[in-house]
Amino acid sequence: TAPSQPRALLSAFVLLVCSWCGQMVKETSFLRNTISECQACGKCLEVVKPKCSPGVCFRDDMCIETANGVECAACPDGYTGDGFNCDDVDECQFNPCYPGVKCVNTAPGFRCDACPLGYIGLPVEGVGIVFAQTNKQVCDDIDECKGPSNGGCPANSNCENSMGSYHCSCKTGFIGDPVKGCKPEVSCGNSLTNPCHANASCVLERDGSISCQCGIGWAGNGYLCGKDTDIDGYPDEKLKCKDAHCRKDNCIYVPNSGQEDADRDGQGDACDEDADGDSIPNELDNCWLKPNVDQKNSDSDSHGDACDNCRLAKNPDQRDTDGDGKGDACDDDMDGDGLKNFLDNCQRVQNRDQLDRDGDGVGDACDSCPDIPNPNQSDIDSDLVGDSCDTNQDSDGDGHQDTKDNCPYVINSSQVDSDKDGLGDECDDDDDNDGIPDVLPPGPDNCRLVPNPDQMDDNDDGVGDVCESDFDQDKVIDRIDICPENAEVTLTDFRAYQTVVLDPEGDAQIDPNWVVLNQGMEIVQTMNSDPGLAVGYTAFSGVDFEGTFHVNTVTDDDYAGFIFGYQDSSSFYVVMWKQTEQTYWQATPFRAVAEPGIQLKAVKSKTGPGEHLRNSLWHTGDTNHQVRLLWKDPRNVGWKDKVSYRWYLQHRPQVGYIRARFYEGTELVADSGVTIDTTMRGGRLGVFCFSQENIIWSNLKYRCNDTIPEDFQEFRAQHAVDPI
Ligand SMILES: *[C@@H]1O[C@H](CO)[C@@H](O)[C@H](O)[C@H]1NC(C)=O
Ligand SMILES: *[C@@H]1O[C@H](CO)[C@@H](O)[C@H](O)[C@H]1NC(C)=O
Ligand SMILES: *[C@@H]1O[C@H](CO)[C@@H](O)[C@H](O)[C@H]1NC(C)=O
Ligand SMILES: CC(=O)N[C@H]1CO[C@H](CO)[C@@H](O)[C@@H]1O
Repeated sequence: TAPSQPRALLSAFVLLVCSWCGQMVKETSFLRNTISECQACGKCLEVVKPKCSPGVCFRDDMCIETANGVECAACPDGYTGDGFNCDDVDECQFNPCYPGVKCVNTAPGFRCDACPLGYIGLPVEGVGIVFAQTNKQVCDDIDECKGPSNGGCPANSNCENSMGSYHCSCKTGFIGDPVKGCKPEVSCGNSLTNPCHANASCVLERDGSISCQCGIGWAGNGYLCGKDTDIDGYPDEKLKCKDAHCRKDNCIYVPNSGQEDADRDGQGDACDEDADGDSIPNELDNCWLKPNVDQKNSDSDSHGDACDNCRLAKNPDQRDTDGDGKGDACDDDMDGDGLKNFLDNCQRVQNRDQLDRDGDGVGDACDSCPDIPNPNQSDIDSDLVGDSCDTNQDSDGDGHQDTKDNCPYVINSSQVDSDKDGLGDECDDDDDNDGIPDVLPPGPDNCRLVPNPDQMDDNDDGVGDVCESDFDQDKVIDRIDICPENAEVTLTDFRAYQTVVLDPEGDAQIDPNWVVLNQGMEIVQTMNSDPGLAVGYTAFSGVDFEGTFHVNTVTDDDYAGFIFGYQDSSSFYVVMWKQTEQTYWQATPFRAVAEPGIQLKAVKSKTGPGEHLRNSLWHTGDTNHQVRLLWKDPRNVGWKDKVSYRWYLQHRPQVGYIRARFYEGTELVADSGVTIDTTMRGGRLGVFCFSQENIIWSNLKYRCNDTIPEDFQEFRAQHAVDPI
């Protein structure tokens, strides 16, 4: 280091003194030498004794005059050196500060910055190595979780302290962002996390979320459920929730899932003796849902002018194909396709193109045999295939004859063909035609029904982005889509149905009169009629079908029920229930005896509709070439008047699995158990009646479901049935 200023001055001074003494001293490198040489010259030192003067020592007050001259006291704390010169010590090298805290060296001394966030401690400031070594900065962790505020963590969370910090975490059973708030974890797993009402079931949805459904005989939003005596989906008493199904049922004892109330008097039409409030009781009122005190009825059909969609043409059925308010009987363009009826080759199906391949005068759009001329369109077996082209050759038994089946050798009643290439999904290796095979490499296609050659899947959940929440891209999200893998079917809807009369020749009774309510989710049959069916147009493979059954009269004691697996008027399954035992009044062609009690029958009729099928349906038992009784409720009890029953049917035609359960209120009262039958490999759904009036099928619901229930395997194991 360069000689410090005081030291250089001193040397100069000594030299000066010595040279004054006449003793030249050449050696100047060591001050001590110099001084000792000088000391030899005592005389001269006696003469000029060095005195403390400013600048000799590091600090003037350190200067000590001794007999021998000038000395400097030791350097002050925080410095190192010989007293003449002192250098600042860097105490920071002894790490006096808490780890992570900045140490600031000062001259002299040091200072530590404040303790880090989350710690508390006194400020440290000091001088010197010893101080630095013995007075290390102490920073204590602050326990932020102490105290009533729980560290500021939100409700339902735990505060967890850690060194210098803390964090909030959701309590067990709660999930979410612990900063914004923890919500109860919802999962169907256990009673802690299941948010559903005690009498609701928790359903795991395709997207991993859950939903709650009130149990049978209960209604509400699933989180709250109240008793629902008539099982129509509305509780007897208002519930403290906002959803539509929390509202009080406007007919507690009569199922009316649409809650229709024409006069808005709070009493539903189904249980209001004067539904339109015009003071004329319903049964005398020619417009029971529209006030018309005058009862004027120009065409004297069953509908008064006020509610007649053709005032001057008799049309008791009020049919209105295009729904334009003008009944077909007086509408010159019934289907509203812009072509007048007399020019239209499909009067009830819109077809502006008027294409007619076989030139039979019936347009392709409505031709039951578009390639074979059949001007009369006769379809004796009501399977929507005209007799002229009906082969009834159906190799796979799914209700679609081979020539029309998009998978003739693979069971697929639903006939889903997503890419419309003529090959049903069930036998198409690439359902959406996007070049990625459904299952084989380079598949499986992460959107089987929606073309996505890029297979983009941002969240890596195995479901492609384009079909993330709507697998079949039918614009109805999977959560509420009753058939998430079929773009053609989204809601339960019986508004369009085919009437099938099972005894067309017989004049025993009149044909049934169907009224469809609640957007197609409720059907009412008002007449005491011959056996008949109302069949929806949607065909299903695996399906769950449920509904509420109620006979709203004390008159009569006959058959009502529902059908599934309908393929034609000779081939369907029926679940039928009679109130009392009775022998059919027409003993030809044979004596038929009906027992009370629920029956599950497979209808495969050689003759088709007529007296044979009629009596076979009536009869409780097997009838050769007509009907097989698959199961009968051993309780042998009939339905009760004005009581609601709920049925829940599972049909899995792939394996022939059938199981039907019946509830009276909330009680399971009958259960067919696992029943195996493969006569019909899928088909359409509908309702059935025979000689019984005032039947309500309410709150109808169907859902595609191809999942084989667990009890099927158990059943197979126990019964060792032949492989199907
Ligand atoms: C659930 O149903 C049972 C039996 O029907 C009934 O006793 C119980 O009170 C219901 N629970 C609630 C919370 O309503
Ligand atoms: C319909 O026409 C076919 C011939 O094309 C005939 O065999 C059949 O008997 C007719 N059916 C009716 C019900 O008129
Ligand atoms: C489909 O059927 C299976 C087996 O019967 C059943 O566990 C499941 O809940 C059904 N799915 C729906 C959405 O109803
Ligand atoms: C046997 C059967 O029903 N197969 C299929 C018919 O089509 C639907 C929709 O694509 C499938 O889910 C079924 O498995």
